Amino acid sequence: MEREKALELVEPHLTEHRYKHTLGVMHTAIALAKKYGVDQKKAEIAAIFHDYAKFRDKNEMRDLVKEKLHWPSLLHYGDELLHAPCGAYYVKSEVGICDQEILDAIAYHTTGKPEMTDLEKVVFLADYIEPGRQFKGVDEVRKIAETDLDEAIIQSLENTITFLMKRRQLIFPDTLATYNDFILKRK
Ligand code: DGI
Ligand code: FE
Ligand code: FE
Ligand code: FE
Repeated sequence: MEREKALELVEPHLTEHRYKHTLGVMHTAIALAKKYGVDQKKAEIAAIFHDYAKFRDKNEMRDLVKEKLHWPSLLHYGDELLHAPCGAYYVKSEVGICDQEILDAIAYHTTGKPEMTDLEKVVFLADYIEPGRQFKGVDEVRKIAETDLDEAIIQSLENTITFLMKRRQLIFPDTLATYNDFILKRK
């Protein structure tokens, strides 16, 4: 799918702010893909659609996770997690994208997962460091991302897990499993 067509399809689902974020993720994902030898076209499409379900009805997404995605544990760690796997489902059923690598990059962009592919890593990291992001620690991750994809993701996971802990929020076990997997494989 051409970039213009993809952007046209995603824009009505997003706010202006979220659309700008999406453009930032798209440009960052393409740059990271180029640097780390990942398919740039897949990175572009996954990035454009990564937040497709960000503003979907939460009850609709909870039902989808229970009944179609068969992933009930996901329901107990906060509504923010729903839009990633549900987004992958809607992008397939509504937009007609069937490339499983792209769908997985969308599905795991919030939590990551053990054994991430390079495409999944690129979308995950681009979401964290795109130029519109301003939170504490993001510049350090941007710097690491210039030379070490895995180390940048470890740092972003540390930041996110620490952020959640400071707010006494639940941590999704798969987010921790992602962190553990990267630490185990660290060179
Ligand atoms: O959709 P975006 O805002 O662009 O970014 P995202 O998809 O990475 O979502 C970030 C949100 O997800 C942020 O509010 C923190 C939350 N989050 C990430 N990992 C976990 C988590 N929330 C819980 N409860 N547990 C996690 O492990
Ligand atoms: Fe997201
Ligand atoms: Fe993220
Ligand atoms: Fe995002």
